[in-house]
Amino acid sequence: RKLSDALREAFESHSEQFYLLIQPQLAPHDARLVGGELLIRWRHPQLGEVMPGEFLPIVDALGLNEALDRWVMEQGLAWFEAHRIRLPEGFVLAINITLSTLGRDDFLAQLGHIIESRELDPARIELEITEHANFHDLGDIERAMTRLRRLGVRLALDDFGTGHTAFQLLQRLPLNSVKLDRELLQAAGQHGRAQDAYSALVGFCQTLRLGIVAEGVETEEEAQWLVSMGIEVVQGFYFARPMPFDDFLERYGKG
Ligand code: G
Ligand code: G
Ligand code: MN
Ligand code: NA
Repeated sequence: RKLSDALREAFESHSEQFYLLIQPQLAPHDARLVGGELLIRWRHPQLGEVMPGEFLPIVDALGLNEALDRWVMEQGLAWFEAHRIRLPEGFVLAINITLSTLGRDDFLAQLGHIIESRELDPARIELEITEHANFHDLGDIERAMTRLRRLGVRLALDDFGTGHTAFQLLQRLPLNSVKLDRELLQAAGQHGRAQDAYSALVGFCQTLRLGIVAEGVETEEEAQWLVSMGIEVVQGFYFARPMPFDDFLERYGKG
């Protein structure tokens, strides 16, 4: 109740309570920066720091997903435009988008407008869609994704392995890449069977020529194992935690 009132108020008149962090995505063999994922945070003057796991379900219940997604996209792409010259060639900015936002006309229009007015290269923008229990009507999702791909942006399937994703999704949806969930990697460190499953999944994605991002890399051992399988992009606390934009540019930016 209290949280949901505070959240509504923040959306209506205190958007300064929201801010973005960015977590580096790196090539595991040389730790070269290849991208960054935007991650939203909410700091309320009385309630303090509220984590996304706690407030995103309320955003959803309040029907504010699209507003949040559009805010993140606007802020993130404004930052991208302002600082792209300091970022490496080919840097991809990853933005989490809720499934329900994906097919909205307003969202598509806004994204198209931002890309054009800010003269951004759409191939440097990746939208992450969480593998979701609500992947019922694959036809609708496929059509929404196809419209987005026509803008030239990249699409990634996030948290892969957490839902009951049929392999059908990977074959059918117009995806550029798949983010293998961190729980799968964690499990792979614990049982041989989970390890076999992980490497089979990697092989499957490679055969389909899907890019792979291994999420939740926490140890050197994991990083080396991923390199040995030919994984080209990793994200995880072993390499870097989500951080403010200023720290990110200081650590990875040119000039
Ligand atoms: O940063 P953290 O690991 O606490 O984020 C938890 C989850 O919240 C992420 O896995 C992601 O799915 C979701 N999330 C984080 N930032 C955003 C955002 O900007 N937009 C949306 N829609 N989801 C986000
Ligand atoms: O969108 P997605 O669910 O993938 O969000 C990524 C979340 O995972 C972020 O909230 C980030 O804080 C978290 N995260 C990123 N790297 C690691 C990691 O190495 N270990 C753990 N436990 N969490 C991570
Ligand atoms: Mn994500
Ligand atoms: Na994820």
